[in-house]
Amino acid sequence: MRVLTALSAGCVAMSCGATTFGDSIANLTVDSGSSATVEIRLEVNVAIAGSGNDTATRNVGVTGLAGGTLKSEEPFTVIDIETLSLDLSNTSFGYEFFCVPFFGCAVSGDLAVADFNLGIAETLSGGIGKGGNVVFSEALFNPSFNFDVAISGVVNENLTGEFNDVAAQTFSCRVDAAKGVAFLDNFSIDTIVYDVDPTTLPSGVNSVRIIADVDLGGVSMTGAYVPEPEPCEGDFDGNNVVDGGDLGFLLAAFGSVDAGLDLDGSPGINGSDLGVFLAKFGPCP
Ligand SMILES: [Ca+2]
Ligand SMILES: [Ca+2]
Repeated sequence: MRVLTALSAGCVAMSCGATTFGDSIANLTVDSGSSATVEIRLEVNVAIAGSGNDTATRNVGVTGLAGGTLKSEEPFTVIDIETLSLDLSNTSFGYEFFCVPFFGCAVSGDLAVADFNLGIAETLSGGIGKGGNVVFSEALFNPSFNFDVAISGVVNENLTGEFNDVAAQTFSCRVDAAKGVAFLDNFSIDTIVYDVDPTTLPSGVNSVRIIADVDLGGVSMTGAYVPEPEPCEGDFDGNNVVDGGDLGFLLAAFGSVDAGLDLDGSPGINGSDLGVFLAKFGPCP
């Protein structure tokens, strides 16, 4: 157990994960004052009046976080977005359906949207193109929100529920990373279409469809990025120095095959690995 623990510590020191030396880890937050324009079209079909639809638009504040990796060295050519969470302020929309000239509208609706979150369901990896533009096609997004629909008029019904879906869509943004500061803007996501589960609809309501277009043109994110530390080969126990403790691991594995301890790139731990090890003896660079 002790060896395994020590080796995993060495692995951290040597950056055995997805990132390699030269990659930079970036952590960003949504800039204050960021806002999104949310346009939601509500389509309803009620038993008495038939189908009607209306569209309403609101401007809402946006907060959130993102984390990722810029690859490989400056100027970066690839960005991996590992985490992204955009939270939209709670808001409500008013609708009027089945309007007849001179007689007014037969049915009105109110849609309250809360906890509207735009997140990703997996790491997005994309090449940074001209002007910093990145397009993530087939990005797995996970939008979610709670809704409360009140329909009044010839029918008076209330419906609450939660939308939470993962679907592939095209997501794009612009990346500007220089001098340790990463900046993202020009976000664009696809339309979200949600059909409320018909089995949850109140009597008298045949269907409710919520179609949300979120314009993230007013959203930007800023954060710092730092390069991954240079790997310290031979420092198996991760104490930042290649020393006798590490030699103990190497000698214990001598003659065996241990990819975690190999230093010369050939299978097996032998005198060649020992030679590389001794050349690195001392403090990590
Ligand atoms: Ca060590
Ligand atoms: Ca070897």
